[in-house]
Amino acid sequence: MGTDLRLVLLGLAAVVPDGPALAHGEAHAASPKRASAAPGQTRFGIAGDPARATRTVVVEMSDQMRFSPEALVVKRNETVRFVVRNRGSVMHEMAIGTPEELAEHAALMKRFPDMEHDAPHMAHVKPGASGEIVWNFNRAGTFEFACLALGHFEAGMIGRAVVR
Ligand SMILES: [Cu+2]
Repeated sequence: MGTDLRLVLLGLAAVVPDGPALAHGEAHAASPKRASAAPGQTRFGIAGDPARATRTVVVEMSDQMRFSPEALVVKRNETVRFVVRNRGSVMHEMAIGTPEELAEHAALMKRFPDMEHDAPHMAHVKPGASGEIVWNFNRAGTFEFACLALGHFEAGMIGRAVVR
């Protein structure tokens, strides 16, 4: 193997962990093969330990395709326990992510409506029920939480979480 090829391979290894394809893997399946620092680390944080949650945020979801609150500010490294209540009469969900990943995920849901998806950064909530997400926002940035039920993202069921 020539030096040039090795450099190319090293370059790929450096680029792939942040690539969009892998980001999607994070959303749909645990990826034990990933070589990042902590297993489960995403660009928008990591699953939190409920015992270390310092803040509880109640998020309500409605058939008006809105979250309440629609925006929140989080301190970096804060672990937030979200209590996610579905006030509507249809299934809703809350999924945290980067704006790019959520948009990509919503597009995929349109193509594959029966796609199974579940992860620690999501809560699927039946009408009248509540779910929970415990999330450690250990990366600074502007993130979103969205409902990925078919058509809801397009209807604007998106909130914003700023971590600083
Ligand atoms: Cu919804």
